[in-house]
Amino acid sequence: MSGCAKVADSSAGKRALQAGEDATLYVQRLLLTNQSLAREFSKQDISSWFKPNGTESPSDEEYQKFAKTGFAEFRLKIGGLVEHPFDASLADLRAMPARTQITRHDCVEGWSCIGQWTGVPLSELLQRAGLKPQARYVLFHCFDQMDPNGLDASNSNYYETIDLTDAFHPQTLLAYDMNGAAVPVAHGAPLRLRVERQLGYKMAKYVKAIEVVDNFENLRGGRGGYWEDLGYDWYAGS
Ligand SMILES: Nc1nc2c(c(=O)[nH]1)N[C@H]1C(S)=C(S)[C@@H](COP(=O)(O)O)O[C@H]1N2
Ligand SMILES: [Mo]
Repeated sequence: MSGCAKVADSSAGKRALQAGEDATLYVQRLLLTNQSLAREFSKQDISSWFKPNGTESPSDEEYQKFAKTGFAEFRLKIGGLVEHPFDASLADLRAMPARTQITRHDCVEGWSCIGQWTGVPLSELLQRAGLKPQARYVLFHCFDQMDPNGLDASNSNYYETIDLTDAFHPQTLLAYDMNGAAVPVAHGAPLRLRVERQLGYKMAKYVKAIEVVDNFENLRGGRGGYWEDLGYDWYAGS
C-alpha cells in the first residue's frame, strides 16, 4: 500500500482529507504569506482613557440577561459555510490559544486610542470549524440594534464582514480582555472583533454569532456592514 493510500485509509487520514479541512489549510497557506502586521506598542503607551463609541450598552433583552451573570450563559455561535458548526462559551474561548497585542484604534471620526487586547485568534475558530470551499467572507452578527427606521426595519443590528485575508491575519482576534480585564460593556463585552489594519467601525462589538458566507450582496444594504450600507468604505485599511 502506498503512503497516501495508508493515510486515506486511517480514520485520522480520512478526517484530514475532508474537503472543508483541506480548504481551510489551503486558505491559511495562501493567506499567511506576506501578511504585514499593524504596529504594536508598549504598556507605557496605553491610553489612560479609551473613548467608547457607537453603542455603549445594548438594550437587547437577551444581552441584558447575559450581562447580569457576567456572560456565563453566553454561547458564541460559529456557522455558515463550515464543515463543523459549533458553539463556544467564554470559558471555552479562554481555554483556546490566546494572543495579546497593544495597538492603536483609529476611528473614522478622527480620534485614536491605544489599548491592549487579549483574545482568541479568529483563525483558531475558523480552523476548528473547517471552511467549505465556497467560503469567502466572515460575517459578524452583533447584539446592538441601531436605527430601527433604517434600511431594513426587520433587522437593524450592527453587523460587519471581513475577507479571509483579514480573517486569518495573526492580529485578528475576538477579544475578551481589554487592558488586562474583561472587555467592559462600553467596549463590546463579552467579545469584540479586532481587525488591526482597518478603521474602528470594522471592529464589531457585542459579537453574538459568526457566519461564514460566500457573498453579502443580498444581505441588508448589500455593502457588508452597518456603516458601509450608509456609505462608508467596505475596506477601511490604509
Ligand atoms: N456592535 C457595534 N460595534 C461597533 C460600533 C457600534 O456602534 N456597535 N461602533 C464602531 C465604531 S465607529 C468604533 S470607532 C468602535 C468603537 O469601539 P470602542 O467603543 O471600544 O471605542 O467600535 C465599532 N464597532
Ligand atoms: Mo468609529
